[in-house]
Amino acid sequence: MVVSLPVPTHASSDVLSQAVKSSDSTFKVLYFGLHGRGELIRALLAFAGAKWEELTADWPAQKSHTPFGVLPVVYETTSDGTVLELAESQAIERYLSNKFHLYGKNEYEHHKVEQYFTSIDTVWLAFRPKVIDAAPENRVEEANKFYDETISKIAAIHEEHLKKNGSNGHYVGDSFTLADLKTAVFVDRILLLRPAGAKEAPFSAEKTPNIWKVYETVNSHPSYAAWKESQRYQELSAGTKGIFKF
Ligand SMILES: N[C@@H](CCC(=O)N[C@@H](CS)C(=O)NCC(=O)O)C(=O)O
Repeated sequence: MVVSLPVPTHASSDVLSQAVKSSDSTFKVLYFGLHGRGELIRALLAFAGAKWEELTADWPAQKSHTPFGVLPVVYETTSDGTVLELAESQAIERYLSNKFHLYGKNEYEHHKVEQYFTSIDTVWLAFRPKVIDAAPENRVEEANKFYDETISKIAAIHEEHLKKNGSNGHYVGDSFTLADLKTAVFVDRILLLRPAGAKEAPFSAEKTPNIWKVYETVNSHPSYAAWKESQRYQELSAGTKGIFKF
């Protein structure tokens, strides 16, 4: 028998548009036992101090019960009991950022957040096939190449943008945004998935001081720091290393 999932509320868009204003929602995250595409979603919920929990995936039995047959899926229950089903990782990340005021203060800031977010995402998407999926005997060489040829170039560009923003630990203005969290999560992923024997990680206080400052600023946020120290976070790190055999 399939482990049942929350049932989304079917209502008119007028009704849903009222429900969605809820500032006291609870969230259920359905994903696998690794960081993966759930990492930034969990990070946003933890950072915002939201009330959230994880649902255990019963896969592939639940596949046909999800909007696109893939995870993550998030269920938001608003204060009036309406259940909103959220799918596609980036759509969820943007939705949550907007809800938690982590998406910039105006249209232009919103665009800036998006450009940094997308820039980092492009590098992350390349890391997977080039390094994670490399044959085990080539992984160290591919990681070194990726650090030198891809990360160092994009990191230098981000360093300049961050300098222009005042080297204050934020990408946009002086507030936390999705861009800060995206980079912090990306740095963690690169540090976690560094093959044994590869050269030093391409991010550090010395090599990339402005990116590192963003990383430390996000990491020192109390509710996010508590999440990173949690046992569940450690389990997800172990799950991530395990699944990719690092
Ligand atoms: N575009 C989707 C991709 C989701 C995706 O590929 N999820 C994988 C895990 S990372 C999945 O559900 N795999 C199981 C399956 O395809 O049955 C998103 O960003 O959410």
